[in-house]
Amino acid sequence: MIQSLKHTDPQIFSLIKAEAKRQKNVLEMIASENYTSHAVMEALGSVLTNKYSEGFPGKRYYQGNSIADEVEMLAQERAKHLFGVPYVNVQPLSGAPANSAVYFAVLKNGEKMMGLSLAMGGHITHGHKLGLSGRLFTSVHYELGKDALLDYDAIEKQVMQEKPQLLICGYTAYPREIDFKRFGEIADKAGCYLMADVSHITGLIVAGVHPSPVPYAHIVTTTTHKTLRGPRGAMILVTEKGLQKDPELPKKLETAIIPGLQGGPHDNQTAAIAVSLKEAATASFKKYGKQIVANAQALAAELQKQGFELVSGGTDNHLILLDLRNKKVNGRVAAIALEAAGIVLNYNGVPGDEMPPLFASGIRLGTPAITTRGLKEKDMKKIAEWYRLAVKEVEGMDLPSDDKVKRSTLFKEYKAAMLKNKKLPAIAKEVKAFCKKFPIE
Ligand code: DSN
Repeated sequence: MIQSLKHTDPQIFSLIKAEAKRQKNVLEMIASENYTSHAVMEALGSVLTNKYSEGFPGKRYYQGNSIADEVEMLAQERAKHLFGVPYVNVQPLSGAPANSAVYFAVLKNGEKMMGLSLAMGGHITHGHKLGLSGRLFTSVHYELGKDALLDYDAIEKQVMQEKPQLLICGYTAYPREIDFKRFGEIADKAGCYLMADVSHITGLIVAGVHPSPVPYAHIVTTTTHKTLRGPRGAMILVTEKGLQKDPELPKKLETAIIPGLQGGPHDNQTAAIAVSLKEAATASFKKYGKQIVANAQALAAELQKQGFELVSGGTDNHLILLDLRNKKVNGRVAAIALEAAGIVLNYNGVPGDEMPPLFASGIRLGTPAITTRGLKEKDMKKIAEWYRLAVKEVEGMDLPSDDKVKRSTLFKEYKAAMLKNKKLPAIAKEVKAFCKKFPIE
């Protein structure tokens, strides 16, 4: 007899139930999160989790892989078709291993990579000194220019001086369109590889609301669980341009995955990625992608009306970065207050931030998950008003950048004050009632 989770492990069962309830009752506005379909979760929770498939289709190290081969090939074909590329690797377990695999494939130890600095909206795996990439390779970073925008002329100048072997574009907290064509020209001029890490905006690229890097980059990496709305996972795409530069790239990437970085792929995850790629190829996905941006832009305008300062003055994509220094509120304090008000997001550094990352001055928010729930532009006014009301409750709760002890004492005081605050849970109640109108699948 099949023993259900409820009977086998009631503790985990009830924690999952509690998390489902939490996800239902709040506005999930973490820019990198989403709600997958039931079909994606069904594939993820399937018997494919039982299998070892080290290697690649047709060349596995274990027997019994004929079905796993079909699953993986289906995922590869769907991705190739969706993005218009000749090679796709669907095995990276997540974004960080995907990027590491690229570095192992195209760089020798000590060679140079160049991406946007973490403090300006880049990613830790783009050469940050505390990550593997920054420890194994030489890493230099470019910064944002005036108005927190990419300054392509400055980047070109720096690339020509530094001569990296790998140039990286694609970000985690950049609300503006990326000019991949210009990046491609810069990489060509320097004779280096261009990798576009489009994890955040893949769904927008598929929907045609952000230009694709495929004609201009050699390699594209992406996670599958953000705007693409699949399971946790990642893919590495090699473009025609990449194959022309090095026909051995697919082989090098496969060797980088195994034996380089990983063991057996997670076949259940691969199947779930395949499901999400099928969903992403539909007309309704395109509509959803367009709506993400429409919602973000409507929300940006409403937040501005409420006196919030938006880094770069607005958004072209799914995310908004608010600089809270004008409100005299620390970003982390605001994020806690907003969670108490039923709005979930993350605190984030802003360009030129004098605060350490754990007490960053801004908050990052995004519209992918609320768009999946069915919210439209007209709903953004209400959301912006909740932001204003929640942040008002903590206005003045800023923290010093230069006094660690005082910062820690004040932070504890602020948290205690927020626990006693009655208005924040009152907003959360309104948010919960509002969320009921937008059921999750
Ligand atoms: N954690 C992801 C994000 O939130 O952007 C990046 O790895």
